[in-house]
Amino acid sequence: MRRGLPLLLALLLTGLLWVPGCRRQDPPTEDEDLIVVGVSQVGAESDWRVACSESMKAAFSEENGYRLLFEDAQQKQENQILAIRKFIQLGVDYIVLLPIVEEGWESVLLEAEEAGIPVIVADRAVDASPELYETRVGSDFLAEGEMATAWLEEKFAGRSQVSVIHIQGTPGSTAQVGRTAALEAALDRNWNWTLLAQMDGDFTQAKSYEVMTNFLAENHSPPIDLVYCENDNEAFGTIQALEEYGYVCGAGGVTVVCFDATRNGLRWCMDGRISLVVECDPLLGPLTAQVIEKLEAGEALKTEYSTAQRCFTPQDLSEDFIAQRPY
Ligand code: GZL
Repeated sequence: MRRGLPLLLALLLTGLLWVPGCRRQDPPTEDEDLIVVGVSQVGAESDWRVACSESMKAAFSEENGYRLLFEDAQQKQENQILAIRKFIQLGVDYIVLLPIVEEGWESVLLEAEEAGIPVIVADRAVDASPELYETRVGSDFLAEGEMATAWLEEKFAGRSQVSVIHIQGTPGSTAQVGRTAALEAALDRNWNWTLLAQMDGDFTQAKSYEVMTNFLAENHSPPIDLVYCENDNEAFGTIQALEEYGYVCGAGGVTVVCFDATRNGLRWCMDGRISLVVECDPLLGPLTAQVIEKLEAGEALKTEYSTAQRCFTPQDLSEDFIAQRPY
């Protein structure tokens, strides 16, 4: 009998359970061998995040032997903490946390530990004692940033002046911390690179459009050589704002680089408006499920399971290639 399933079954069948932000579960099958997994997801702020959620839902399906409780936190850490506490109350077998930011998890992770529920961190990292979670499944964000800056340093070699605008992701998220660290190191290495502005685009198209539009209006459309966006959706919003102010993005104009490599991002790159996209794999469901299978089998885990990444430029892309991409 899986821990927690009887209570979950009782609450669901009597209609007493309602987990806000979580689609009402159909009454579970009688199969008490289902592994009950509570997933706390950041939100739906980007194409990457939507693909990540779909990957988690596909991996933790009933056909695969799981009962999934999925909660979307709408970009609020307090909603993630609430979700984790509900999962503890329900006695789920595992908790998968995709943390919006690195700080603020120690207390609720301790509650999960005290309840004997293993926690797996996916995507971004948490700044908490490693004893409080099993492992992290996700990308190396600093390495992603270094791939981008290596390409940029080669592209701008010999250029007397490079004016840079930096559109950051959600402040304090590991993706923002790593990708920012790489750019800031490159700015330190290259005396001819000048940072005109560093603004929070929060990984969304709308916020990035807003902050770039405000910057251009307030600074009378200055010369810009490079815009470093910390995800695809920020690049979409940034380019929209730049083009509205008459800038050309791509070859011969503003170099825009970004991260994720979703289909939309790759299409904007194929069209030449984005000059470089660094891949960040959102399909974390299968890898996370493999970690749970290892835990079920009593196998030792690595402290981290990193996903691979690669870079794309317009020359690398075709519609056929993009169409067969899984996200
Ligand atoms: C990266 C992930 C980031 C993506 C954004 O692993 O945390 O969050 O780069 C998403 O698109 O919003």
